[in-house]
Amino acid sequence: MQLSDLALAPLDALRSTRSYIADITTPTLRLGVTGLARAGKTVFITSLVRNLVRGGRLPFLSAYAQVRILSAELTPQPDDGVPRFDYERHLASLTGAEPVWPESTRAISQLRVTLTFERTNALARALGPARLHIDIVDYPGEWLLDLALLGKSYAQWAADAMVMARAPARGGSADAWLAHVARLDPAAPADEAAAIRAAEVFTTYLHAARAKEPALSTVGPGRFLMPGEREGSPLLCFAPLDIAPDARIASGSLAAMMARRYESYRAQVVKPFFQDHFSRLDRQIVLIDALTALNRGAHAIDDLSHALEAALVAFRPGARGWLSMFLSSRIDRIVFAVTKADHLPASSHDRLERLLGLIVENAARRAETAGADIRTLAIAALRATSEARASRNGETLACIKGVPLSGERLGERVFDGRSEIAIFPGDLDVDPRAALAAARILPAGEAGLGMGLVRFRPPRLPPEGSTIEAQPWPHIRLDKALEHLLGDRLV
Ligand SMILES: Nc1nc2c(ncn2[C@@H]2O[C@H](COP(=O)(O)OP(=O)(O)O)[C@@H](O)[C@H]2O)c(=O)[nH]1
Ligand SMILES: [Mg+2]
Repeated sequence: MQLSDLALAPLDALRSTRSYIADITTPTLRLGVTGLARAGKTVFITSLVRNLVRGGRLPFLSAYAQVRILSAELTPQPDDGVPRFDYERHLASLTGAEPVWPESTRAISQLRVTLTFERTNALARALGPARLHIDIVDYPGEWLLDLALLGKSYAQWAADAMVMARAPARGGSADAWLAHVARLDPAAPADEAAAIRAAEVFTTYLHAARAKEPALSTVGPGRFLMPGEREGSPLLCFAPLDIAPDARIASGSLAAMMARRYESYRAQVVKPFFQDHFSRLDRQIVLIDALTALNRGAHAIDDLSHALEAALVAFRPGARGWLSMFLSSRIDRIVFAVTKADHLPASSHDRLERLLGLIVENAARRAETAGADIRTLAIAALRATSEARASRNGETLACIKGVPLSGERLGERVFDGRSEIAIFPGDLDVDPRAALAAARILPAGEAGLGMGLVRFRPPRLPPEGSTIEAQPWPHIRLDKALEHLLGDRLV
């Protein structure tokens, strides 16, 4: 070893200690991003990060508009055990020569963005720029359904699940499951093959119920719908049996086997998720694909509203009793956002927002939520359409135009993925109550509001060369969502 190396060593140590201290003294804000499958989580996070890191059009994010954000960069995440959100891959899909929507992801992931910013207060500013780590946690909304399991014994859960399967709203999707469970004797000796088969038929029913009405979401367990890394695990090999909520379960029976697995699922899957991830969140955004629900009528809207109610119970600040063991109730700000608002012209965005506000308000009242600051927004994290006008019988109609994905249909027409069309998606009623009532009277499955159910191609974005001046990505109200979620921590 040379003398110079020796002399340098303590300096290096000092330097790395300093950056270590800077790192641990930097405050962290943990932002949960959730929503059911295809609600728009991946696109939202990719666009959020791109807008911060490369710059965007964000007039409603005050720190950004006031040019106080000095830098934003991706830094290593603190939790080694959680997969990293694959930002670069999603970015590459969206910015390729033929842009495609990112592949959907099916489990939890995380990404850290570190902001350096100028404070608003002159005294504080004299101390130099401040830093904030934002840990973005992407997790399936389906997993929130499991919160309900924490408070129920196996027998209680099974009885509830049977009631739900028999509800008329299931519209026959549970028939095969009900026929199967009718042949199972809870008191019969425990049988592995029977348990596996029952879990399969039950899972098929859950998926069918959801495919029928995508907003349908109050049926769990969450990992049956979205297994994450648990796919095929014995922890998922149980199902409800037709028993009373206070049934006595004989040891060695099929019911006892199911009950034991249910307990393991709670202990090894549900509790760790709530303890390790959910309870550490500071802020939460819940993404909702409400356009689909509005198009599908009463059942879908009721399901949406139940799902929101369930989510709100999970976010209830200061929850008491057994729940508080898992929830620290730190979440003090929540955004409920209808995604893909670019399917409606600008004139309808406020209306859509008020409509969601009404649905959330009703759900919040029933869930007796108080305390967290809740905001509802209509957003498009990445806008795929632009505004257009058309005239019909001398009347000007607000339309949207975009390129539908190849294979999408509208009436008779099948799209080739190249031609642009303008659509008049219909008007939402100015009065949210009337709009909700109009959506409610639609028979399930009918494309009633006629709002562009076609999916559009992502917009053409410039390639991401580091030398090219970054161009802002088009979005709708993404900055308003960010202001509510982060704004108060950037002052
Ligand atoms: N037009 C439009 N479509 C979107 C937007 N965000 C998501 N989508 C569509 O919704 C699909 C699902 O989004 P994704 O982010 O993968 O949902 P996730 O399953 O919640 O992560 C995408 O493939 C797009 O087709 C948006 O801002 N505008
Ligand atoms: Mg995703």
